[in-house]
Amino acid sequence: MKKNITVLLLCSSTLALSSALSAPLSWQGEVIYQVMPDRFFDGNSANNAGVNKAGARDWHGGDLKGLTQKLEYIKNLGATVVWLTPIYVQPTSKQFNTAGYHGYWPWKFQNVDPHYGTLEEFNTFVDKAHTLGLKVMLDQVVNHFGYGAPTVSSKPDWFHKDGSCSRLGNNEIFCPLSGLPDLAQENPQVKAFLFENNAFWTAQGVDGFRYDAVKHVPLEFMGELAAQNVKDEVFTLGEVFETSLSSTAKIASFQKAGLTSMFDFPLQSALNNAIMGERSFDAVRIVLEKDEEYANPAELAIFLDNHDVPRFASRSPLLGEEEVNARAIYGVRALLTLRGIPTLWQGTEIAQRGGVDPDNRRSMRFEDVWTPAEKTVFEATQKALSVYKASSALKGGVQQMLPVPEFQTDDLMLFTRTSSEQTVLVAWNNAATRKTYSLKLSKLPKEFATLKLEGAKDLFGQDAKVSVQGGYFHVTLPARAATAFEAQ
Ligand SMILES: [Ca+2]
Ligand SMILES: [Ca+2]
Repeated sequence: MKKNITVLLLCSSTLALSSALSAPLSWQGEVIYQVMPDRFFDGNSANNAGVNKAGARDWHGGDLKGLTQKLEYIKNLGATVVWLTPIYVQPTSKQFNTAGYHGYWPWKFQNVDPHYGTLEEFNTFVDKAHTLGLKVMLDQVVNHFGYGAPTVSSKPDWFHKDGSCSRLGNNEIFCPLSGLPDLAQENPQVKAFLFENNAFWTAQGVDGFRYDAVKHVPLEFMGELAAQNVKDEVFTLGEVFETSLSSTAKIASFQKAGLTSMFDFPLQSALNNAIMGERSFDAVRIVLEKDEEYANPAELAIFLDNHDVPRFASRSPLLGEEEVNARAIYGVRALLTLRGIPTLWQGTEIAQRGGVDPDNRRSMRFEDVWTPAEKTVFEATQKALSVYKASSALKGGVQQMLPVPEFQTDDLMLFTRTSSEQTVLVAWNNAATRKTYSLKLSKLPKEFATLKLEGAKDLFGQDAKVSVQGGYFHVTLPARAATAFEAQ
């Protein structure tokens, strides 16, 4: 009897240990920097077959060797994770007048396209990133093969058929996306193939996977794959490219199924409209108020732009150059005050311009060609990131929205971020002028009145102030700015 109890105790402690080991990794406090290797830096002209830098739909020559050379740049900016768009072998000829420079048309899933370099160069890149204290997140395609992939004819059973796919159920999942050969994850061979690919890249030492187009893949399959990644201590981040305010439930379903993080597209869209457009903060507020739909809103990846949307700085083409640069800085600061994991697309730190795909994928511009304005935006971004990294509240604090009188909701956003060590009051002003907002203390939560904010300065160094007087809380903010005040 006694022996049995000992065995039971041993079992339960083993269980406790294994569940502790298999808890998903948290990336709160990390800063992700997204690169498209072909459009980042050319470190080896010997692999530039077919390169045409003047063609927006052609290979530009960037590669893993070049990315490795620029890791210090990424570290110096203040990012902590490098996300690479896919590096798989791509179609050998153009499709729809477009080369596979972007990496999303895989022909072979365990080989590096020669334009990017070699597997050995990928290993060198990962090693150097780790030596510099940077994590690596690799893009994974699990929905499709690239156009014209030889596998489509050699293994026809692996793919959903154009004519009959809608009989399987949800067209979004079972029918080809833009005509791309659509993998049948429900086929055990396909499933094994995708798990093997995943294990292959896990073995190369990557720290995280970014999963492409997951809304086109069965939820159950994504859940199983994510569970394997959790076991392997690899972070998972999924893409459901939907920006409407009503898409949060769908995005949230993948986090519930086991992906640790998802991109917050509705927030991205709302931020673009409010900060670069002339819209109010209403949509931003609505998105944030839906946080309870997510299993873990603090792990969502938040961003201003990426390779699939127009660049943040080109969102409102009628704005003047100076105004765009000022708002680009405002946008970065606003992003860094929000819950979630900030994610910057290459060039966003210099307010790089670019409209819809492929214009949003212009090659990266580095220090040697920067204009004074690009240097200014870079330095402001770098400083904002150092403020972020020094603040436990901004990196991982609980976010609590504060009520704002109805006549001020268009232009004033107010919330707190609270960690075990620090509370920060965040205030954004979307008005075109400097403004003082006064709020009745009696209308704010009781805890707010206990915060010592008198005389606090903006962590980002802007000319802003807060005071408490005669039962009112006053906050004075520069035109179109995001500020953060640390409570004493
Ligand atoms: Ca090259
Ligand atoms: Ca599919």
